[in-house]
Amino acid sequence: MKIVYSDDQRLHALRYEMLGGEPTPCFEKPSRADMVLAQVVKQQLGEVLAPKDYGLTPVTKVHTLGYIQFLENCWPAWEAEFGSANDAVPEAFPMHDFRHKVPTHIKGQLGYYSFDLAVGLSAGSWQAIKSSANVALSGADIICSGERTAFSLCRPPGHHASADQMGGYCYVNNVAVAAQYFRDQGYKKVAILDVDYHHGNGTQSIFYNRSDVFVASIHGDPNYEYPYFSGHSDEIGQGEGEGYNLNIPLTLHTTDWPVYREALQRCMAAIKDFDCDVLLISLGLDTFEHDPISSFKLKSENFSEMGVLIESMQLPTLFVFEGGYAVEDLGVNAANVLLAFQESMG
Ligand code: SP5
Ligand code: ZN
Repeated sequence: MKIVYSDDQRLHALRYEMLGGEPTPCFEKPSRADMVLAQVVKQQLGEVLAPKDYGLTPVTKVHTLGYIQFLENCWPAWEAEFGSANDAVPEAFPMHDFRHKVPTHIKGQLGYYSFDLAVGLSAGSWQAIKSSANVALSGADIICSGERTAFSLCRPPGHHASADQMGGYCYVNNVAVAAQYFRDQGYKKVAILDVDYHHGNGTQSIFYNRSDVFVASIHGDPNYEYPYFSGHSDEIGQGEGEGYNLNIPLTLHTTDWPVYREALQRCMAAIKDFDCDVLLISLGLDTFEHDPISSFKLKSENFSEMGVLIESMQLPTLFVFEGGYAVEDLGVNAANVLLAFQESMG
């Protein structure tokens, strides 16, 4: 399968995130994508292509213009006032009560447009964020041109980003941008299957009221795990979208491949019922047993079995890279899913 990747994505590299009350070097770092790229090249998965530039029009179909303008303007405004010694990070979030007016000052805007302390911007961030969206869109285009599958090696990831908030290392929701692009290219029904360890709250939120994009996610129980405020099984969609959102929260620490596989098969059955034209996979590898911030127990070989199962749905399938922080094993685990999918193709 073709792989889309851009070196510009390396330009996003923050210093610290807050973890357990401690500033900690960021888990989401450029070497993650390096490892995946090195492995898919070594294993000869397919040709590596640079993305095309789609501009911001496909991005503002799922994000508000105000939010996108904030992402573009944030670093220049921060640097002009505070210099470049520190990353631009939020310090205050909107209260639950009172009106939520967009503040004028960049520090206020940072809080308004984010929901945690794992996001910020530095000099190259905006360029990397745009490239990551272009990588997702270029992967979608490969499928629009008739290929069965493609791999968008996106970084930074996207599935936590909502229409107007960044969080969880995510800025632009790459998989949502690609899903909307498929719709605009004439695909009538689009399914997104999110296998990242964390609930894809942004993707859920963007499509929550829609019946044309079905969203399924398997993740750590939000009663105990990030992002905490979404991902419960009673979140089934709203209005037109009722019945088009499926969450399968699983127990921390005890979820191994047999448990996970059953959840995956439930998602696959729901996607089959939905009867879609194209499938997007939010491919997080943080379900791995040695992931440093997660607690499922999947082994490297289980990712091959995951690839076989996903292929068995017999759908055009775009893989979009999301999380996964066990950097040493990340390449092998990602390649296992993709190679198994490719080898299963008839
Ligand atoms: C794309 C993606 O995977 N984003 C994940 C963001 C997670 N940020 C919060 C991490 C909290 C980790 N708690 C760790 C306990 C480690 N022992
Ligand atoms: Zn994750």
